[in-house]
Amino acid sequence: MNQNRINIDKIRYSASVMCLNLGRLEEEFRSVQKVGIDELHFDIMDGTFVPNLTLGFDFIPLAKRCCTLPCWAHLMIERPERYIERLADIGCAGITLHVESCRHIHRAVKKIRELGLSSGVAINPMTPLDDLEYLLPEVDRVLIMSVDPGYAGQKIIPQSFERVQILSRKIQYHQYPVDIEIDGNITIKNCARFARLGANIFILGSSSIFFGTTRNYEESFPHFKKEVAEQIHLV
Ligand code: S6P
Ligand code: MG
Repeated sequence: MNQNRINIDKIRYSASVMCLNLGRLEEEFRSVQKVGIDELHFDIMDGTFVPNLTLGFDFIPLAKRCCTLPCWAHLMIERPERYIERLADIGCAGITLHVESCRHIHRAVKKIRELGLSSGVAINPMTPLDDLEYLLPEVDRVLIMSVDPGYAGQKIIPQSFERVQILSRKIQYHQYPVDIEIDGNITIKNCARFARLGANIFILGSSSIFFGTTRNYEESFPHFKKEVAEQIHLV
């Protein structure tokens, strides 16, 4: 993407809830809203689609009691369509399904939208982008996994950059109103590079500001944003 066309105001940051300090989660929800994080990202896993278990549905109502940020569920589970209504009932703003685990994904994304939610489709690092071809006119965002799904704290898979560039060109060519979201190892450098290639929503986890026992988001989040903005405009 031509860097002159990057609109910094279109960049959004989402907090990976599994990377918040789970020992004081209510306070964490309030803090991330206060410093200007745009939304919350709930990783829901089943130990089958991915080799891990993380957050259950109950974390979403808890977040909604503490802040007004939009809650997005990233479903890393088999047959995710089983939970769409339930997630709508508890107040999710959006649901992201994996193209690899949902057999009738067109029906599922349609249902998400019919229930008034935003719809997303996620794709694993080694799944061909062609699998998204006919879905692009049907979804609000594509989530590109830049690590293998299942765990925080992994290193980026470098092919992800080329994937974002290809996807972004396609979206621009067709003028689809689709955001590109990136999940996994979002450091300042990786974030700026993805933004230059056309991504605009970033999941912040342990690679950015959500690590350690003493955390000061009032310092770390503005610092992260400023560094990303500088790197986008410098290169
Ligand atoms: C991973 C999950 C992610 C992680 C996030 C962690 O399967 O979908 O949302 O929580 O990527 O970020 P980091 O910076 O530790 O890679
Ligand atoms: Mg995720």
